[in-house]
Amino acid sequence: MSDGKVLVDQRDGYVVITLNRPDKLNAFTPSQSTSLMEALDEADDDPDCRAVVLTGAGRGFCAGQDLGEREPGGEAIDLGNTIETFYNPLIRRIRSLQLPVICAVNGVAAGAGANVALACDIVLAARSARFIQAFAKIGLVPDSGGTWTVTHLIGEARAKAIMLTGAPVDAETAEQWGMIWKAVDDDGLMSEAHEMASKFAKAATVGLGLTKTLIQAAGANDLDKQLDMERDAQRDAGYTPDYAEGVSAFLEKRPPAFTGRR
Ligand code: LHQ
Repeated sequence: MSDGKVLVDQRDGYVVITLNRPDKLNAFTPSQSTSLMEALDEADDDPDCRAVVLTGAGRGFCAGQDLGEREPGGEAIDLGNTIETFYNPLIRRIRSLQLPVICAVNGVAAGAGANVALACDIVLAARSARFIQAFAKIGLVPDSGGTWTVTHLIGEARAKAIMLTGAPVDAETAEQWGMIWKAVDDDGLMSEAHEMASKFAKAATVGLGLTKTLIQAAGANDLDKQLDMERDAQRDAGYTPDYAEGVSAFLEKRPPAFTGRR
């Protein structure tokens, strides 16, 4: 697949995908974006892959769209096309993957880079990392689902403040606000991400995928609709071999050996 701008490291039961243009803080170019989508598609197609870790090489996670691609004084291009071609499918892909997607934010996450990180299921951030809704500073609007995701996570008051000003949010503040799961020491970030992914690699994957779908649907549903969805998902989970195994393991007082399969 690759020109090396996205690294894919297959581990035992999970994959680590690393954005790899460290000299440009891993800002997205079209070819890098395509490689990222391919890596996620492969994770989705691989029955042995039961979790994804997304991170960045070097001192940044991702500085958003590569602004070097837009020539100063050059003719305006249709940014809606860029969004439609890459960013929207990427966010939909992360959200629809029936696997936990952990983002290990190793450094600055700006623009679309911030919102791709925040679209992931569990966000760990190095204490030195910052989230910057940089769009206002270049005359754009937040994209990659940011106006939806961030508003759901931290509420309108904080979302408006950080999006209208572009003020950076450090990892500890992000944790306090509930924008991410956890701020961790820089040198412990990747070990924590690996530890979490290794646990997911042995988990009841179908149930986790259904749980992710339910939580994502909750915001748009009333309680009645959500109760119906939970019923249907529980029916589905209840027919998996992992449910039978989970109950047997509990009764036999031993750890479960989940397959993650249907
Ligand atoms: C970069 C970038 C970058 C290229 C740092 N591009 N080189 C969607 C649809 C279509 C089009 C438009 O956009 C979008 C969505 C978006 O993502 S829009 C938002 C785009 N991102 C930004 O506006 C962030 C721009 N970057 C920054 O503000 C700073 O670089 C941050 C605050 C992220 C980091 O600052 P520093 O730690 O001081 O690093 P730096 O600025 O020195 O950057 C290091 C290098 O990376 C530098 O290259 P150089 O060759 O001079 O060493 C930067 O030019 C390059 N770089 N971001 N987005």
